[in-house]
Amino acid sequence: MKMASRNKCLILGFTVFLWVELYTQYPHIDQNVTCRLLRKFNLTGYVEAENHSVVIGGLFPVHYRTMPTSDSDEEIESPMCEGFNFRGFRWMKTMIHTIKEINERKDILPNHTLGYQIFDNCFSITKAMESSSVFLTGQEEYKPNWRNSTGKFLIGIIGAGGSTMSAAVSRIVGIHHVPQVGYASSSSIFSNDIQFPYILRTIPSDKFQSEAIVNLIRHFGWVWVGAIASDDDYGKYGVKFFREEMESANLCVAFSETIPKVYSNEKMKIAVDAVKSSTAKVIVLYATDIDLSPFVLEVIHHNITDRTWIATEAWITSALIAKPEYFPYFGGTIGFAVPRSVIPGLKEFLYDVHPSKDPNDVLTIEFWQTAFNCTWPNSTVPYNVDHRVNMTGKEDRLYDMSDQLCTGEEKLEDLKSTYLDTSQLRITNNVRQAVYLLAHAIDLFSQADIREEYRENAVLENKPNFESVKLWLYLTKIKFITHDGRKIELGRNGDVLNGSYDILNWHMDNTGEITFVKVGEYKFTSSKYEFVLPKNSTLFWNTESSRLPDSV
Ligand code: TCR
Repeated sequence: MKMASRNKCLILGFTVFLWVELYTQYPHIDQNVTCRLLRKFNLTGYVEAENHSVVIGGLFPVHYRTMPTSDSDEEIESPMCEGFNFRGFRWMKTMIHTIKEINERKDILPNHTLGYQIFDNCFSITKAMESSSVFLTGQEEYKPNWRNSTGKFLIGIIGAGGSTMSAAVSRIVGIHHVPQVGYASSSSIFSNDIQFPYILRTIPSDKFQSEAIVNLIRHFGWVWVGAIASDDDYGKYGVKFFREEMESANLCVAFSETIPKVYSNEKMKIAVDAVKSSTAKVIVLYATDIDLSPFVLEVIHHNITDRTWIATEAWITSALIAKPEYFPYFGGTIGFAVPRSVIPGLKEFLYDVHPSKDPNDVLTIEFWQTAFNCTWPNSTVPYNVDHRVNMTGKEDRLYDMSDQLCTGEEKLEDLKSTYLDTSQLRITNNVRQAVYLLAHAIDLFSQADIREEYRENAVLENKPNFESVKLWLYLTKIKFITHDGRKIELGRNGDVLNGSYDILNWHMDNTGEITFVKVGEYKFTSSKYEFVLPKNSTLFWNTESSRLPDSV
């Protein structure tokens, strides 16, 4: 059930609903408290807790950013979000799809079903923190409790997406020992289990990626390479490791600059000038696509061509950057991606989305409006125009309603949307595996050798028996084989012990679309790596001669 239909706490266009049954089932929950909390934080997402013994939290970037709040004398409001992120919406839906699948399976958690409480973090620390306090809020406002506002045990959290957000969330939920399973938080900081004792992840640490980048540079014989990073835990630690590895390989970093998180002409100029003035023709870009896009626009604005960009996994397959019109500047990009997967049943699940199903499902309404460029009748959800695109200049319309009304007859089949594109399920698959990881651990935990009389429901239903510290023991011991035959195994610090990246290179096909061509593979364990780039791989280089660039 969506977040949810028969609820009374309707809040502007951006609303979070908990449904009436919850309150009847748990009469001691003060509905007003919950509604007040969610309204206070302007949170959107999906909740389903009824009839489930445990709840898994989830945090996904379904918007690119929060909007600035207006200064007024009235009560300080939590920011709203803008810039609909189709990819984040797909990740969020994948968590729900995976939970449904697990609940239907008889071989995992046969005696329990999982519920969920998922929020949009809008790619912002503020929203991620606000969601965390809702996760932890018990039946009395602001009192942390294992039974959170859904009335069920919160067993763990999937997310929060980017490293900086996960780090922030862990500061709150970690105090209460709630495990967090990251699907995209790749910063090497999380390998430190003293600082981040309750974080595990299904994405490898960037330590491996930074090493892989240096091995790629070595492979092509480049020695003089620039680096640009986002100004956060992802970019900064990624580049720190990269520089150390470059040094030990006796290679040189020509420059190392950051892209500001909040647009600043001055700071952006420093990064662009470094690229323009350096003789290094090969440049590593260590940032997520969202943070990278203003920099990309600057590169185009300054007509910087004849560069070869090394991509990190966070933007190598990004529809935000891989636009045909950017190809003259970014064609030939080469870099790493987490392995691709095909997820049975996901496509059908994603297509099963329509705003008429639930008038209170504000994310679906916004999805529909943004995808089809129309306004859903009687909806208060603003049609979302992504105008940060023009961060370098003046903004015209930030938030708008389209004149065109949606009819409901719009065809998803006609749509070319990142949300429906299941050809590159990479982080999406990490989301799926993160849910499975938690489910397997809960499964083992619930069969654990506890006293016979408690066995049935004790672990999950009785607070005294539910100790997350014990769940942690199972989490780090879990080994399982994924639906596509990959082995998932984590070390004691919650890091994946081995894995691989695809090496992708950007080509343009004869329809004028950018394609991500797999040209090689990089496999690693904690002690060794294997770099495979066959001689006969067709590589596209965006140089005048179309030959391998020199960067010496
Ligand atoms: N780690 C980044 C966030 C991130 C991401 C992505 C965001 C990664 N991959 C793909 C959007 C799409 C890898 C971080 O902050 O740790």
